[in-house]
Amino acid sequence: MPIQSTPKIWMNGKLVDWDQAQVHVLTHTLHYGTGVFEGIRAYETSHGPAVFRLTDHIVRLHNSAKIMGMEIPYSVDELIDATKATVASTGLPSCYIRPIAYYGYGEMGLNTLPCTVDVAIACWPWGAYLGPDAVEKGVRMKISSWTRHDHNTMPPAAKTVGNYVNSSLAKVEALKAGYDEAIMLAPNGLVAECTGENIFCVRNGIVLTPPLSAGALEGITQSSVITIGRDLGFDMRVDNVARSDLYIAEELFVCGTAAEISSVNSVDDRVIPCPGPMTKAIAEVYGRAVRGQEDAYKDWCELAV
Ligand code: PPE
Repeated sequence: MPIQSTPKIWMNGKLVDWDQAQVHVLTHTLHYGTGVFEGIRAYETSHGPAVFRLTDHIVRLHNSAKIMGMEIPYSVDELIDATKATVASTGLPSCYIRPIAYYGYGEMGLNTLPCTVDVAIACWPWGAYLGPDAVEKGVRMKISSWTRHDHNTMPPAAKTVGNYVNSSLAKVEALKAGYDEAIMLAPNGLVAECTGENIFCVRNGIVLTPPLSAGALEGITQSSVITIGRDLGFDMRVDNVARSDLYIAEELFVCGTAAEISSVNSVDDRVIPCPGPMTKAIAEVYGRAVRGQEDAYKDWCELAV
């Protein structure tokens, strides 16, 4: 799906025209994958566009940079204001938002210490990543032949540009084999996450999702789902999940900012009951929460204007 342009992109402190938001071909991160990024959504609410858990996303961007030893030259508060200004400049009621901090033009070679850090924030309209009816219909998943990287090779807890080489290999493999998405196992064989989503698995009525230590990104949607699930009275646990747990799960779903919540209808052609009642209940509340329609979660919606 081609990107739909919007009027402005924030670059290093200024809103510039969409077509002017360009980088040099010798930009460091283009060659070495050394940047960090975020994926955020703004939703239409009765008070105008609200950015869902904006502060948490910007804090994670700073944490990703910290893991990488990168110094972002803008504070969390400055980037929160910049994100709101970018969303407001589009005039869109809802959109996807992509902040990125990257080593810019000026230095080549693997030493990032002398490199300048540039920051950009773009937003554009982006529909549900795994399809609009992903909760009802569910998606077909495949366990990837590609292993999620280990904490001591490429830290999966940091949302680093280069980490997504691994995700893209797995995603394309799954699509070419006729599946919708891939599930990544950690080097120890336990379930980590999907190429761009966290995974939840219901076994014996308990809702499990793999922890950071199993190679999962600490998802902000994952955290929202845990809170919503607990408030609905479900037993939500962050714990290890094995491949066999997936095949015999009572329900399976994946979640992320771009994908929102999507049921899984099969893993490696083993059918999973879909859509499951817990998945549906959580997805329903999540859909209202992001739009500011759930009083208990109003603080998650940070108004852009
Ligand atoms: N794991 C991975 C690997 C991941 O990329 C994401 C988000 C998540 C888990 C869920 O995290 P959160 O969005 O905080 O709930 N993936 C982003 C990028 C997707 C893309 O294709 O690009 C996203 O959903 O915005």
